[in-house]
Amino acid sequence: MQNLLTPKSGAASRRRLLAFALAFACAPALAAPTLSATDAWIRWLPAGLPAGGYVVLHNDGAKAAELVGASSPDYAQTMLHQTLAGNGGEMRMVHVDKVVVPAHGSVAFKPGGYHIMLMHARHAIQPGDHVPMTLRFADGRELKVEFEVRSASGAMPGMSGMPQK
Ligand SMILES: [Cu+2]
Repeated sequence: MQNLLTPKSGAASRRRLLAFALAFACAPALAAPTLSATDAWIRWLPAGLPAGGYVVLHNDGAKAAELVGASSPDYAQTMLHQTLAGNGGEMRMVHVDKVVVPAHGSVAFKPGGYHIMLMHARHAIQPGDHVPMTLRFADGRELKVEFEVRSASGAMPGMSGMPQK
């Protein structure tokens, strides 16, 4: 009887150990979605002009994340852009390969700064529409975000009233 009980309890404690180890092994996977997005909107312009997509990206992870691209079924072409002020104060846009979201930090895409340039809409886009976008990161992660389309003029009061993050 003693001989039977000992291996049995040994097996049970091994099972507990295994469950313990599995819980630890799974923890990083459960903690993985550390990227999130808020305040996603598109500054709509008339006549099919390219529109700017703006969003605040948050990274709760311990490693910096690099946004390397974006795509949307509603636009044939998307690019990561940054608006810069030239020496004469004139504004110009440059293409950027990536936008770094610092560890435990965030980066705001906003008018006059980073934006997602949305070109060649596949169908008529109107203020009030919602445009799905997939944001791609250098490590292969993807973030699906819905952008709210706002008119250029309608965006102004909303912008000044936006909480600063
Ligand atoms: Cu641009």
